[in-house]
Amino acid sequence: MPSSAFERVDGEAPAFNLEAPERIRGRYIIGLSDGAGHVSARAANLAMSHRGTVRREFATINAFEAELPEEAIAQVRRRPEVAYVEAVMPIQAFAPTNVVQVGANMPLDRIDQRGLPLDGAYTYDPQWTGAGVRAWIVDKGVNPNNPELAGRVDMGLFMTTYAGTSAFVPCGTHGDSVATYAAGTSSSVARAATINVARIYDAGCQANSGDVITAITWIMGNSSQPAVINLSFGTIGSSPSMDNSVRYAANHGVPVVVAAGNDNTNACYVTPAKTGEAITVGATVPYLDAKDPYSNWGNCVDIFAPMVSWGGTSYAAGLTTGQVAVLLQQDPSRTPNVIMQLMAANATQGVLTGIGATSPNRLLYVR
Ligand SMILES: [Ca+2]
Repeated sequence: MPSSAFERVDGEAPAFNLEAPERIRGRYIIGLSDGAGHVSARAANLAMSHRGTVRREFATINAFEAELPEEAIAQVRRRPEVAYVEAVMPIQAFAPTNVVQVGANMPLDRIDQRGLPLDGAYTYDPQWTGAGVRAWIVDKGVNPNNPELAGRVDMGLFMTTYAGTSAFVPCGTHGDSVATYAAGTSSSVARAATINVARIYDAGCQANSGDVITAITWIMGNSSQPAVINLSFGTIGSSPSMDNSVRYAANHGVPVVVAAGNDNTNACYVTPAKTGEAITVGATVPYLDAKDPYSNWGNCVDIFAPMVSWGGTSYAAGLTTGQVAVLLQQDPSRTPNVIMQLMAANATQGVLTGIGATSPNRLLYVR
């Protein structure tokens, strides 16, 4: 929503997550009203007035991140140029629980056929492999020597949000796994796509909402298109700035695929899964067509895709990112909205169980 859509109550701009126990203390993202003027000048002025410092500016979404004393926030919310205030929140990668691992090829096996049982094969047209499309993996970094990815990681166009960390020395395997299901040589739909890495996790493997916005706005300023962005993480609560950054990408031609999350709750409670312009992906068990018991659900989910392990929405999102890459390869002029409509129309309808009454009964289908 545009900043002007935020309603003030008793002269105060709305605030988000100010009391959240997980919040990062003393750090806030301030959204500015439409027409407030240049972000740099406004940010500097506001920070100086309240004994704070500006950390990062997000000009494309008319917002900035600042360190401010907690006691200043009530006054900040009364400033006329402020549209909203949100506490910076930590981001959790949606790690699978690894209770069970289904066959590594089962997710692909499922999405090339309409019904069960699985036929043990994945059949595809070799001309549609995502070639020429950039798949941006916003995550914990990616190892370019991973055999599934080797030779297709673009070592020349990457970003990290923390000086001193490497995009290519990942913290843990989450980034590699997401990249593998998005664009891996034998595990994805987009096995010829270019893999681009945005590492938002610091050396201690922590990340926050400001890092997500920084990554998305950097990608939008630096990447050629066609491109797709994969976000396999989230945070509880609302983040208008994260919503706005996803919206900015989608409105400028880059689809953003988001994991629904692994808490068996309504995805509308989770950001960025709740963002309307995101393509939000829930997970199903490939050989049952039942919901992955950990997967989030509800009308903020756009489509389901098969998982590789319980709590597999991260990798289900990756699989879907691969299909978005193929749809962009076929016609780079397709908008994110058109791509979502194409995937919904081509999905296998009505076969899923256990997804709840409000979820769309759509399973990713790629042929
Ligand atoms: Ca099959």
